[in-house]
Amino acid sequence: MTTNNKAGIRNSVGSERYASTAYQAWLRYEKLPAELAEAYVQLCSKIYAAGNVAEDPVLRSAQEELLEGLQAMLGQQPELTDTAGDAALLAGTLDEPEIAGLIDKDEAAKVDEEGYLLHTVISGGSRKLVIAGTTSKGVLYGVFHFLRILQTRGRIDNLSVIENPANKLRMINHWDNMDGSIERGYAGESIFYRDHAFIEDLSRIRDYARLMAAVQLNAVVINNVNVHETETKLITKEFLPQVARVAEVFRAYGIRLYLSINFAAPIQAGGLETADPLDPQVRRWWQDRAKEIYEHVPDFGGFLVKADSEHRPGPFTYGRDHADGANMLAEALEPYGGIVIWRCFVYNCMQDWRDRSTDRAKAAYDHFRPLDGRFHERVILQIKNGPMDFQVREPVSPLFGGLTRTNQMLELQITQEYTGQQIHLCYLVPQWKEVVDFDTYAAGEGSTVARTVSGELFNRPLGGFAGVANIGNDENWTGHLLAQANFYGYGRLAWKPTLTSEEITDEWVRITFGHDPQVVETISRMLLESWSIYENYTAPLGVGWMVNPGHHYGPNVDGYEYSRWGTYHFADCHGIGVDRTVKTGTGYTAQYHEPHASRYESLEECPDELLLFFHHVPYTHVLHSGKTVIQHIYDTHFEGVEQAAELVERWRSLEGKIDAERYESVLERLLEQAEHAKEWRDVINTYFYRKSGIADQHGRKIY
Ligand code: GCV
Repeated sequence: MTTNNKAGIRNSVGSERYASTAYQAWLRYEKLPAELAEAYVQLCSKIYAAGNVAEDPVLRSAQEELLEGLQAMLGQQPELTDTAGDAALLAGTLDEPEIAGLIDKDEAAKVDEEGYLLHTVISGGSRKLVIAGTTSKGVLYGVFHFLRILQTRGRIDNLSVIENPANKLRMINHWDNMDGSIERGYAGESIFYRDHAFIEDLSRIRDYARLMAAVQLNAVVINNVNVHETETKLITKEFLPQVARVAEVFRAYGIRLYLSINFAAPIQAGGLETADPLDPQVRRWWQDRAKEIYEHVPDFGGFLVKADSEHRPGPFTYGRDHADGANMLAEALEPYGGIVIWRCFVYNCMQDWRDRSTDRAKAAYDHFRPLDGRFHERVILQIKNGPMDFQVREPVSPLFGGLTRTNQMLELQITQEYTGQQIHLCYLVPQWKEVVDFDTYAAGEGSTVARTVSGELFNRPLGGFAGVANIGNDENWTGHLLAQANFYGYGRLAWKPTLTSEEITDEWVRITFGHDPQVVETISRMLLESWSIYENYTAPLGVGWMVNPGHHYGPNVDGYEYSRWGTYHFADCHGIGVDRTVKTGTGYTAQYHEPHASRYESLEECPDELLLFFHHVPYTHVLHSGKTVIQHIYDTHFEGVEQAAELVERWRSLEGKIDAERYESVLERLLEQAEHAKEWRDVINTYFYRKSGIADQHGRKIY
């Protein structure tokens, strides 16, 4: 066993080029008040780092993070000791004798591969604190958890924490292109690429890896699922040395690197005439690629695949199905421990708007349910939270209840494509909570999405969460500073889906803005209410869309009404909504288990917020709320605009309590949101007034 007492401690949190508070995000280790620091110091001033810190990059990160965080918060540099007996804080894996000697065997046995424990114990008459994991990764996560306790000013004198991740895969998907652009990115350019090449200086990627690891994320896909020409070659010799450099940065933080691949790569990068998954030459081509990839990146995670979706190539071209395609890739990666993540975002994007029988919402289930049980053990199907496409309100995808013999993963969109593009405040954790807590009833009551994707419900070996990143090279990572909370919250939920929105929010606000009760209360409420505010002034009652085609920002009620994308609201002078019932509509409701199928089918029982997703109704239809649909549209749109204006005032009440830079940057966005909300209100209200001819009961201004 060797310890490394000379680990370099960086002077500032994050790379030196970026020192701003906004950049530090949730690794802003604010100095603690003296009396608190004193209380902590006793257990934190002398540290023993067990294990081969010098040789193990993850342990090294853990040690560096611990020292750096403590130094910043306590205002003094902790001492590293070589003698375990002298230390008050011991960190290392559970198999190290100095750690094992302090921890009860039964307790240690409860810690899974990536889990950890934080225990305060009495040894030799003195109190000691142990941060231990089964693996180095567990130690790193334990360190970050411990630092979080200090950041949120919790007690450490009697700790008895054991945490294991609910999900094996806690992944971020980047939709970054090698020209430096980000598909649906609202926070600047890519931190990985510029001008069709990797960015040379990896320091920002390292800071990003730290932010990811701090919320216990363990996997990253570094290129867009729409794989263009240059990116197709990421899996070839041309780029693999660069990929390996980036993988090394992530590896030190316990994060495995994955790549999105182009299904037609054998043709486009390999010069073959076909990409048929059953063709022996094609199979060999992928096997050769896998071998080469693992020569460069020994712990390469695997492939993410968008195939036969939105004009991307796939197995359909060759009369093969998704299982044929995915299994071929899985077999190529299997010898090296890699996996294939196959997206279920497959639908007809060339629909005729006149055709009412085709329903995009049904597509994922129709494509993939018949294949249940046919996928290789090392394939995971990645399913978007809703059946359409990350709208402000959708029901949960019925595919989660439709598969029992397939590994599954939940795909959430952290980047705010349809939810205000990081100009509007829209905190998505409450929406995601509804998804993970949704009971599919696939195996009776309690068959939640969370239990499905963790693999627990159907005893599947693989599964987890994937979130589409909302970060870019803006100084504050996310454009809107408060959008950092979405990334943070995503990571926390992926680790522990049972956390409540309130818990996550409170934590993030304290870490980011400090502990002034007014600040905590104001920002927490702003975040927690923001999704509903955004919903109020945008597309009503679950119908979705109503955005400008292409960039998807701003109101355009008929923007997608006569298009090929399968996204219609069917508003006429009588009513609005999509009839997805079995009785008179597309039959989509039948994709759910009971009691949902009947509940959604029934006009009387369907929840208000999803009414127009499931039913076409007259404007005079009365909701459970007692209002007519048309009056609901008017009221929510007027109210939403008032609420958006109130967000500005609520933020202004914090002036002087938040540093000027962060205060101003958020204020600017909130003002823009308040203005833009009016545009939404007036376009939507005017449209429906003109369609229906029904006046607002309160006689407010409609154009
Ligand atoms: C990466 C939506 C987005 C596309 C995205 C696609 C997908 O359609 O608008 O930008 O493509 O989803 O998830 O594949």
